[in-house]
Amino acid sequence: MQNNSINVSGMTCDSCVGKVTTAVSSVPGVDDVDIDIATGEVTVIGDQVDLASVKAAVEEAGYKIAS
Ligand SMILES: [Cu+2]
Repeated sequence: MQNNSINVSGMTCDSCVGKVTTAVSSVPGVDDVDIDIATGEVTVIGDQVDLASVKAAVEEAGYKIAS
């Protein structure tokens, strides 16, 4: 199992976390998502996950990729 992290800006509450979790979970290959709202760090767990697709899903949900 692989772990990848991206930083997302704009998440301010549990509702944001829920939206990003749902969006990222819908990407093929994603097994689990862990979000640290304090830092904006989104850890994506799963093999052969296309990070570009993860980033696109986050942006589609209305949040920005910080890094
Ligand atoms: Cu929110």
